Amino acid sequence: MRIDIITVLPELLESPFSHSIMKRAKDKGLLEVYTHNLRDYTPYKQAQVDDYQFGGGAGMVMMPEPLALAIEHLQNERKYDEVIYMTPDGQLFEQKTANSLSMKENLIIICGHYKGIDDRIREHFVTMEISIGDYVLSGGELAAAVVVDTVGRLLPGVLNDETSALFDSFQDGMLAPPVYTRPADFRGWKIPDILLCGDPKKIDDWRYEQSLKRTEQRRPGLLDE
Ligand code: 6GU
Repeated sequence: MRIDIITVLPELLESPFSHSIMKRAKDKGLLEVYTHNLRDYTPYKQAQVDDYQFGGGAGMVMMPEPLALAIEHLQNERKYDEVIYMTPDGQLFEQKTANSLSMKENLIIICGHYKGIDDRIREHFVTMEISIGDYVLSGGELAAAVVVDTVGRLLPGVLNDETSALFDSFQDGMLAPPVYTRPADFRGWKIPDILLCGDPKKIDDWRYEQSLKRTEQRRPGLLDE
């Protein structure tokens, strides 16, 4: 999968994909992430990319021309499955969104800043709008990093048996069960006996029960879906 991110702050997106599982995905050639500085595409003086909003009101808006030129530059090189705009008024990003994005080949992600982007870009270029939750970030970059990380780890070959996504919280509509590691007795706090019983079926059943219990207690809404 190839992901091209258009941003005014490419520096913000350097570290998130350079470690751990994202680094492995890139090293294995399963994920390519490129950032593009929007200022490189503006035809305006002083690398201007934002301006006052028509009709008045506080806050700048990202101008359509630099965005259109950046998107078209990429689209001239290859076909993209989606042009995604990161915005707090987009559709809520969920595991099922990530599952379906992980099946695409090429994605463009646009990070907004200030009051957002000129609406004509949303109308004529953007095919999908994503929010990562009901709160406002100062820009779309951190949200884009969340999407790339969530999608990237789902690509076939990125995770191994050890890190498998199959038993993640949300993957089956339930929260994950509690987990424990050595020592079995830490400061007198013991792990549940059943995990030492050696019977995989019993342990699976226990984990399922625990998942159900956690989900009922913490996120009952998930069970209705
Ligand atoms: Cl995608 N962008 C911004 N700026 N804030 C957000 C968001 C995105 N998702 C939640 N809050």
